[in-house]
Amino acid sequence: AEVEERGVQSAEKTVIQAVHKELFIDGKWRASSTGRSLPVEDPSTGEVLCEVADAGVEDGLAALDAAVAAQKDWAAYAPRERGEILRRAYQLLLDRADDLALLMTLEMGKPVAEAKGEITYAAEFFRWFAEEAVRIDGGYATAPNGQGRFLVMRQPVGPCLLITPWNFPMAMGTRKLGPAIAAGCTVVIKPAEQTPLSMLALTDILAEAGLPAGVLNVLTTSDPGPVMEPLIKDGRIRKISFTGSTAVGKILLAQAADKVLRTSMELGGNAPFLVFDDADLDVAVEGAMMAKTRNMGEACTAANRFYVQRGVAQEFGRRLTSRMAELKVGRGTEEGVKIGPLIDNDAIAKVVELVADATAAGAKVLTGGSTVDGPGHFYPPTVLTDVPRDARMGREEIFGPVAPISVFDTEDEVIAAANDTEFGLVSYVFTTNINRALRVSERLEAGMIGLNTGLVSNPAAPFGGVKQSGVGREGGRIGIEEFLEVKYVAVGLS
Ligand code: TXE
Repeated sequence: AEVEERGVQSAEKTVIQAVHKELFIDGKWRASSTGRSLPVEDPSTGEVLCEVADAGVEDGLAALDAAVAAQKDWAAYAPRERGEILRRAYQLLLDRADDLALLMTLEMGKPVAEAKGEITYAAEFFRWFAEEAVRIDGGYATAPNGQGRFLVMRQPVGPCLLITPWNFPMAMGTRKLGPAIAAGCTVVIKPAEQTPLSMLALTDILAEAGLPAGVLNVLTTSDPGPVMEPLIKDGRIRKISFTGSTAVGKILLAQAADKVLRTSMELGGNAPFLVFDDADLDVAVEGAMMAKTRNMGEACTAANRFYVQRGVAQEFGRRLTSRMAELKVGRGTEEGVKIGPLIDNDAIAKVVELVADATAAGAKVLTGGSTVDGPGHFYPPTVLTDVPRDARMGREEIFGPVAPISVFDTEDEVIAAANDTEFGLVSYVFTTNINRALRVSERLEAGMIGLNTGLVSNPAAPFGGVKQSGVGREGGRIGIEEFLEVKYVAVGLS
């Protein structure tokens, strides 16, 4: 057993050692101008895994210079060749999925099996956009009076700034890089400070796949605000694509306004999960497990509020509780673990506060509900019932494995409750009545509806939200449009 344990630890050391820990600018790995480094922690132990370069303002501007310098040549690359680079990167991701999954688990915490699922999902964005790279086209129109012609073309928007969160360290990167690269944009990308390693590993893969110098520039920094702002205000960036909190999204939108930049914002959610009494309860419980426990509930698509119709409320609560209670909590590298640690102490503190607020207002705990001892940031799977509609967890993103249930009677009542939020990313609906399914789907204010499914994300689908959940769509046919500018030539005919 001791030998085996040493083997496991050395596998962990090996994947961490293999990562370049510097900044990637103009096709070269470089030290940070600040001389500082950024520690990366294992959220299951709180221990420092390694340190990476901590970029300052000067590095940010060097990355921008490189992206700007590479833009013209990159836009002129044959679309097929851009696609082939993505296709090679897709294959490399799959070939190295085991090591990349372990690396992701170490920095982010999710169970290795889920991390591996994320690598496959992340790779699919490259495959999808490799195919889209050769389908960029335009149009030809005749003026209504018959006298002019219009040639419509699509061109890359130009150098882009991409900022990604820690919850899906690989997929949030490929979901932005895939379409940007396919469209012919150069990029500066900044991963979250908690999880830089996955992005650094992805950088190596893209370089190996043949991405030319300057197309991809990667900054890791502990100081995102001060390093990003000069880059945005410089004026040579043409677009910002951001995934993260609504609060930071608003800051970036304000900064983007200064130079009238194009933006895509994938922000927070507050997903309602509706179970009608005609639902197939097996399907509903399975969907709830997916939408609530995937990624420890640290997903913008996580079910945040469960509304269950009175006739099935008790049965649904009972079944969900028994499934949640049996999930193994622990380090993501351990066999059978389904719930890893949350990302950090702030995340735990927020969940604790929201649960305390709900129980003080009368919610009952069916399972879980108190923190787990130990050095890591663990919170157990929790089900609450009788949660008052005005509890804080009904308004704010929980971002943890906590399922609050409340009961409803009528369709109108539940739609009003579901829509009573500033957010509008995804809503889940469980019913076997097709008329109700369509009626409710049309009335819910959300960019995505999970109808009898707890998983909406797919590279082929246009992911995104309405209201304060964001602007723009990622994936699907629309995904590449976000990185293309439309131009037309008005042709005078004589
Ligand atoms: O997000 P931040 P945090 C939600 C979720 C979570 C909460 C806080 O509710 O509990 O946000 O998470 C970069 N200029 N989501 O604090 O701060 C930062 O470095 C430029 C939902 O992690 O928004 C990181 O790369 N960039 C979400 C990225 O923004 C800045 C996923 C996200 O961090 C910046 C994550 C600044 N001033 C959190 N400040 C989702 N939509 O899935 C920070 N950043």
